[in-house]
Amino acid sequence: MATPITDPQASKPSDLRDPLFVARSITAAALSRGHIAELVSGTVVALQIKDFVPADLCRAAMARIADPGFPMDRYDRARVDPPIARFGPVLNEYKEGGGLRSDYWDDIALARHVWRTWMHDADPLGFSISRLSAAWQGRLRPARISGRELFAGAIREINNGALIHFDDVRREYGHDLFDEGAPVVQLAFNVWMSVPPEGGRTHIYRHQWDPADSASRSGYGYHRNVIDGEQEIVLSVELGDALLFDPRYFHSVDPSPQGRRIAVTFFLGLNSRGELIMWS
Ligand SMILES: O=C(O)CCC(=O)C(=O)O
Repeated sequence: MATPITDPQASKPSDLRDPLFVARSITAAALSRGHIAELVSGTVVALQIKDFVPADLCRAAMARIADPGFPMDRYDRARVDPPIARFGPVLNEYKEGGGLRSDYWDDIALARHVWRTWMHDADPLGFSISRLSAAWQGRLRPARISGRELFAGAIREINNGALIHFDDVRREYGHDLFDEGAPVVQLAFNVWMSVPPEGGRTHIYRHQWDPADSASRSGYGYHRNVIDGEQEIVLSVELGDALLFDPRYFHSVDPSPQGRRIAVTFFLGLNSRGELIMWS
């Protein structure tokens, strides 16, 4: 079995390393509110949860996703290259000015219908939300815009790697997109329905966006010079594993030479009322 978490700079003297920039690997049964609290407070940057969704549920969901009739789409090729396939509307594909294009709402109604039709008896999204809610000891609910609930639970297929990038809804949309204001903390949740035999490692770098980084931007990604010399976490995931991490840190995914790397994914935010909200 591949080592799940590695630190390429483990040999660096400890006084040159940030002790809060760490990842943990736990079993699904061990997941508690305390683990989520550590992520939210930033004393842990990434949490790998082994066997979060049972393998038989992943395989059942994957059989549906692999069906030629399942409506996988892809991210806008002009923005996302190498290409990444996806199912379900994601906010950064619908940006118009400071808000969302109006077709977002029709598209999420369709995506919800498709999800119910295909996944009603093999639903890794519902399973994941229940498991996270149980650990958090509170409901997770969709983020809202003018009282309307956003879509949460995209499927993403990253086979050719993902460029070094970050995700931060505050920087993309400012304070006022969500009814309850910009989240205090943003976490990315991914759970894998299919993993490639090799490659596809996730890298998280100890660097958050700085205005000077703009000069190194290309498409949605950034040149490696933005993370040169930074502390780094490298993770390998297996079928059914989940990863929760702070995506405001730059991160990237290695290409995989063969096989499909497919995750159910959404963002979680802690809002100013202390609620965990979700969106994709
Ligand atoms: O697939 C991964 O490992 C990370 C995907 C990603 O870029 C994200 O969740 O923001």
